[in-house]
Amino acid sequence: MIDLYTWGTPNGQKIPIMLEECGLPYTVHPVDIGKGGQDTPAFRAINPNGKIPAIVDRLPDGDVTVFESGAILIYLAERSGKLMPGAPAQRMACLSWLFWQIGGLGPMIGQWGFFNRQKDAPNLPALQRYFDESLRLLGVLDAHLGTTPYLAGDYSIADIACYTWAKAGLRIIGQQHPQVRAQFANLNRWIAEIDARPAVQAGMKVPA
Ligand SMILES: N[C@@H](CCC(=O)N[C@@H](CS)C(=O)NCC(=O)O)C(=O)O
Repeated sequence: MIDLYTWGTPNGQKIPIMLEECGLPYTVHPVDIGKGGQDTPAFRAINPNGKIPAIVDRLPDGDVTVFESGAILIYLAERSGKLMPGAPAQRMACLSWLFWQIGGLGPMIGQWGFFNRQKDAPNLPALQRYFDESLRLLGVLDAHLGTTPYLAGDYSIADIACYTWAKAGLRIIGQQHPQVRAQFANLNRWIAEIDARPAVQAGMKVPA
């Protein structure tokens, strides 16, 4: 059984989606990051960085603890033998897009969201910088998805990682800049296909 520590955010949603896709049993432990659940000693013992998501896999010969959503997705893909290509070119395409999301798409949209919430003390250069970079990255994704159905050929952990952020990014940025929602036809096609997957629908509801 896998203990999943998560909350309903783009990083947090990736892992229940993957667990549902793999059919691995898991127990959800909600970590309310709005109330400091990530800062408790019990959670810091699992992730010293104090961020969701994290998992503890209770294996017969000992626990395996994993934090950082990219590391967790790779762990679950290797454990299940699912959603990571085996051939070198496709495998490295999958890992390239996965790391691209962890290092770029997520942080840029996340920082745009942070600065967008600072209504009392707006930092306009920062807001513009993260807006421009978020749109540039969504455009990179859109252009790539014009050449391939999924990021690394077949649906993989790279799609799961990028999907939650692209969906959230279009939604939150689109609330202020509605033109952004229709700007990326390939991205919208890909999001709609992933939206339709039963495992994704189940994973997006975690924690209930
Ligand atoms: N690189 C990390 C980022 C994790 C992260 O930023 N999680 C956010 C929620 S989406 C969090 O726990 N925030 C709580 C905080 O910053 O105190 C990953 O991919 O797992």
